[in-house]
Amino acid sequence: GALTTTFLGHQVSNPFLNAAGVLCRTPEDLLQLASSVSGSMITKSCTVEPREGNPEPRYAAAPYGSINSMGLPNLGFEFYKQFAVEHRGKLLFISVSGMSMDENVKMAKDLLPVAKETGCIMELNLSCPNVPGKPQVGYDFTTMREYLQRVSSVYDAPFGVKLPPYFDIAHFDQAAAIFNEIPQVAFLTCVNSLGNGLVIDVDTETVAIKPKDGFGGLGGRYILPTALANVNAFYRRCPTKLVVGCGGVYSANEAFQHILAGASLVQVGTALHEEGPQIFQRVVDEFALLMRAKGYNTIDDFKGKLKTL
Ligand code: RRO
Repeated sequence: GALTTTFLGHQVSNPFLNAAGVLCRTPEDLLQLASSVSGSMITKSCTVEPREGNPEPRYAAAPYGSINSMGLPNLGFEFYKQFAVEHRGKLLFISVSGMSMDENVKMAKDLLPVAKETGCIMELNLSCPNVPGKPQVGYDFTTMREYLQRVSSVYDAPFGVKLPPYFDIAHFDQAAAIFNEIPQVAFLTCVNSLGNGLVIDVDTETVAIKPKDGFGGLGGRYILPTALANVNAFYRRCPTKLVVGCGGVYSANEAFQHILAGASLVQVGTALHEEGPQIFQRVVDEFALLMRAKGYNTIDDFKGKLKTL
């Protein structure tokens, strides 16, 4: 079909997948994603040891999207690695988010042979905003460079990096320069949630989630323009890398914006959480109609072709 595209040599039936964290923690979640129309899928960010995560409520719908402070609940690296070994069918990404540099290096080392045998692809999450006492590595450029040097020294296959949103042109420049130093960094996923927002309900005069006095990562409509800016900033600065878009996608319209800005794939987070995996069929159908209406035959006809004034 017209939505078929390729990513690092893998053919996918469409550019859509879940955002890491959404519907991808348990075997039941992963079965639902595998059975959906999504072109590929990604697992919940994992740590070496299983984690329960933060106390509930830790996700809330908000007027223009969502807020979460899940705290990295996951079944542990071995579970997701074994899932990759047994998985058949659509392209699979494994999100890795160690609690330290050494944890990331250990998981990368362990995942490498599975990636080489099965074709699964690591997305290294350097942008979790929700673990108390663990600052986002993506906002500390010296530490981020060290993490990427250490991981790439044990991982001689292409991998991606999940980034926090940046808000300053100097930060786009500095971050891109680091990624351009590391050939194994094959793609950048822009963006993780906009960290440490605060959603307040006026009726109850109360925060929306329990952890961290209500502070949590924002997703959904709140972050679409920020996500698009980050996709396009890195698309322009990293011509040898691919960019995966994430942030504020509810329909074909927002997905088309991400691809115009340079995204090769488009992840769906908040809207997938709210609507369930049927969202992929709806967005695929809408996207095919939009491409037809615009006279485009392939994704490459418009990918990265955003016009400026
Ligand atoms: O689990 C989480 O709290 C979480 C993670 Br690891 C992340 O990368 N982004 C997010 O919004 N939540």
